Amino acid sequence: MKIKFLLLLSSLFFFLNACSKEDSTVIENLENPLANAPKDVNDNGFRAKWNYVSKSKSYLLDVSTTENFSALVPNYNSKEVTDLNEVVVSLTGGTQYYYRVRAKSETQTSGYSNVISVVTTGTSNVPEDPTFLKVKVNKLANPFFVGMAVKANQLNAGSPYDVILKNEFSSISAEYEMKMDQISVASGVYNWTVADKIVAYGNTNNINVHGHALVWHNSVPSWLANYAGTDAEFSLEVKKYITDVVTHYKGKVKSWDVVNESIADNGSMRNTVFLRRMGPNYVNDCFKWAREAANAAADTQLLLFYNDYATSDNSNKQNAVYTLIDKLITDKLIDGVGFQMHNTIFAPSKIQIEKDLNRAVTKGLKIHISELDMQVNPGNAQSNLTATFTNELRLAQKAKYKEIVKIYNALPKANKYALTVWGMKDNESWIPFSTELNHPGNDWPLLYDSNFAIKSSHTGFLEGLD
Ligand code: 9MR
Repeated sequence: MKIKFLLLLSSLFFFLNACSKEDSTVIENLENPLANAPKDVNDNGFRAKWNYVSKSKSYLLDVSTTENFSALVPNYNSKEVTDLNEVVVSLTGGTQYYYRVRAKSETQTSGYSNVISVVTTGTSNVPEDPTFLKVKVNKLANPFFVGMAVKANQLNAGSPYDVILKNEFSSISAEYEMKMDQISVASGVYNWTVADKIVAYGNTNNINVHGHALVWHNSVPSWLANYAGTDAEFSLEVKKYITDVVTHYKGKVKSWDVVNESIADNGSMRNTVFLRRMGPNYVNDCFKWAREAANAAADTQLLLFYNDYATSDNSNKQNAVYTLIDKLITDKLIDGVGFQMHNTIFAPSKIQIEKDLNRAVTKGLKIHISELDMQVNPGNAQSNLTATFTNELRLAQKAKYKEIVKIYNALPKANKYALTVWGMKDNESWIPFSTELNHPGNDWPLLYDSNFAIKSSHTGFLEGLD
């Protein structure tokens, strides 16, 4: 026993001794290099740059079209370079690339540097994917409506809008012509002509019609805004309007935004004529009247939505909207939520959007991304330059469209309703003309350019369905 113990002790001694000897011969690890911004970016390439790493003999350069380096460019898969820069050649114009390097000594290779993003100049000449949006969506296991905001004067047979709508979209929302200030001329007096044209277009072409919007503080006709009657009479006017419109479109309009934007950005109830004259329960009242009108008209399938903007990156507002929604759920009045999503290439983030939408999922509500567009020049960020729709912006927008479509497509089947884009052509979007957004003339937020040509954002939309 004693001998065994001594043997064990001595072998432990030799083992520890060997370890310590090996330790003393270990070479210090090579540091990871720091990659720098590229120089000389042109249509076919750029000069990749990085900092010197002590004890290195060369560097291994990777160039890829994907940020995770899953699509390495041939010849740039650990390309050995002895200098601190390398001219990367034979690339495609107008395309997103990424590069990173490792340092190498005779015996060691370092870890990877940071990743540098670079977009070549020029045009890619890679055509956008011409697949029609609704065709791809309808092949999904759990399809949804692909919506477009429309104006009545676009809907003449054979117009480019008409052709695109029929090919690509399965739902429409009126961009403004089904709002109260357009339909309601005076108490009980309606101008249905334009709204009827939009609804008939959807109905005859087998395109879903989403009604937007019964009650919105920004579209109150002046006769109602300046109403001289009592508050009780004011409420009756609103009830009458909701009842008459829901009844007029029974069976023809599949869903309505009953109330739009009743919560202010600070999370309190927005100070509108409806709040002032009808009190804080007015949202529930409007939903109740819409539901009663639908039921009275035997329109039991009508879906009622609450619609609002900028909830994903504003937690006060988001919480307030969900409190409002909870009340509507308790009263069994609501079927779904419209998330407008007037987004930018910077915000809200994927995580913020997912969190916001998932709150509606857990409540069993249908989800409508109801007014999607994607600013590339928010806050007039480019105001000091001649604002242009650069390749960087084009590709960032493509990625952000892809991201939101992917998020939407991943929702459970029961929660999907429609994903609606707020306008067809960049030059006709409300965004560049909005005085509130304050970047006059310079933005490109949609899926088609001013010539009706599909943009990279359209390809991004399609890729989001993969
Ligand atoms: O894009 C719409 C614009 O053409 C109209 O002039 C405006 C007023 O009716 O409404 C715009 O759409 C808004 C939508 O109805 C509600 N969310 C915000 C949209 C942009 O202002």
